[in-house]
Amino acid sequence: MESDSLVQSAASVAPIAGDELKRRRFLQHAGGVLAGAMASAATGAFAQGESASPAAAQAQAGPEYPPGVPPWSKTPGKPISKHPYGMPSPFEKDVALDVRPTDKQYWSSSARSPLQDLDGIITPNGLFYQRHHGGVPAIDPAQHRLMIHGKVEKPWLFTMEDLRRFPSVSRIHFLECSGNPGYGVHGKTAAQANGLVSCAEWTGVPLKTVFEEIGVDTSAKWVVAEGADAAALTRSIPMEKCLDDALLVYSQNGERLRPEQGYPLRLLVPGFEGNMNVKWLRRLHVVDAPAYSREETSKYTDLQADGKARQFTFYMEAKSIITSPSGGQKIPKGVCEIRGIAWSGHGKISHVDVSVDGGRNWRRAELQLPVLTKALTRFRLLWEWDGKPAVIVSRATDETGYVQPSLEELVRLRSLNGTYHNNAMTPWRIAENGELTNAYA
Ligand SMILES: Nc1nc2c(c(=O)[nH]1)N[C@H]1C(S)=C(S)[C@@H](COP(=O)(O)O)O[C@H]1N2
Ligand SMILES: [Mo]
Repeated sequence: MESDSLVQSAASVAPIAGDELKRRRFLQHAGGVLAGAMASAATGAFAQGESASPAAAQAQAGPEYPPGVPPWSKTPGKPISKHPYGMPSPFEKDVALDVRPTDKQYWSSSARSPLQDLDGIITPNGLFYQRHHGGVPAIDPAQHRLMIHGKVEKPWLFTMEDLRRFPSVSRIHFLECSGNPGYGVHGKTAAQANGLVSCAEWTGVPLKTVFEEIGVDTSAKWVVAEGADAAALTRSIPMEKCLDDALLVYSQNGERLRPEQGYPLRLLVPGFEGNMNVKWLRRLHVVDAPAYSREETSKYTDLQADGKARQFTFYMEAKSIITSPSGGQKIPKGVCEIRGIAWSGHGKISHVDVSVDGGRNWRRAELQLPVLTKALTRFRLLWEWDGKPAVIVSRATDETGYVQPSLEELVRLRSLNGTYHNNAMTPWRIAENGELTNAYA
């Protein structure tokens, strides 16, 4: 492939040198904070940093810092709430879904996960991205039924209780909207740039288990899934996928699905585009041909340069994004741990490379273990920012050998006619004052 500034070859990928980063450098910019903590222990090993002199420490010490006794230690805390469902600290109130003004109506709406504020690989349920074609229905699980009909020994109506009696599994998988982020969208923050992706531990019953139990004609080629929302979202799923890793899901991160995620039942087709993961699932029609529904003709096809469209583009290709530091944030000079997430609908992430010079040179990031298939994978790379303008960007490679493209490469390949499956890299520009912005903005 041709190379431009963002897509140079990986020849220069180098591991980070361990002693390149001396221990006490981490503390250079923590001087102000440490000073307080060190008020009466300023001669300890940590106080070797330039700014943590005993005098500076004394000047900045507050009575609430250790070893002083803060006000919140002097009286008992609040009792357990009358509505005992845990909430985050009120100090975290700004960590919230990103909702655009135009996304607040009910018929077609979306909200982005605040990737820049999250750690690890699991998205908390309240911060899981949302995409609804007809609002969020309020479904009483006692009244909800799943119908399985068509090429089956006999048609079935399952209650939620019936489905929970099947042997269950729990698996960690990402979910991503194929419109994440679309084209010509260069979000200011990580959420705005790529926040229609999240990851959870899903619990439910493998579709294969249910199909085997009720006697489905597995030579049938498609299963048409229908949601119980006002949009009656309908997608055709290949039988092969149904017999592979598709799940009928009723729980997410240990608790029942949220209404926004399809309560009480959703289909999960790991690695396939978001819209095929039908929420509020009420019907599975086992058939020989796809339904050619609205969501696989008018929507979710990819118009190419020659006027033809790609259809049934199920797989979410490998992607990654640096979430910290990222757009809207500001960093001090010195040591900086670059953190981000990578994922692939084809399986495991094999490696992530990070460039701090706009794609000319690449270093291999460390992956958080275990690396799971079709799940978010956390990567980290230590770097020392010298205070000069820089462009940082990450590039994921999955176990098939597929390499995440730059936007220029992707557009060269597929044109700008399409809306979906933009898995290009997201470069962040760091200005001299440490502020980060989307390099395309
Ligand atoms: N019934 C139904 N299923 C649906 C949708 C919908 O609007 N109705 N939205 C789809 C789309 S486009 C996506 S990206 C995912 C979003 O899932 P989430 O809201 O749980 O993140 O659900 C899919 N399943
Ligand atoms: Mo979507």
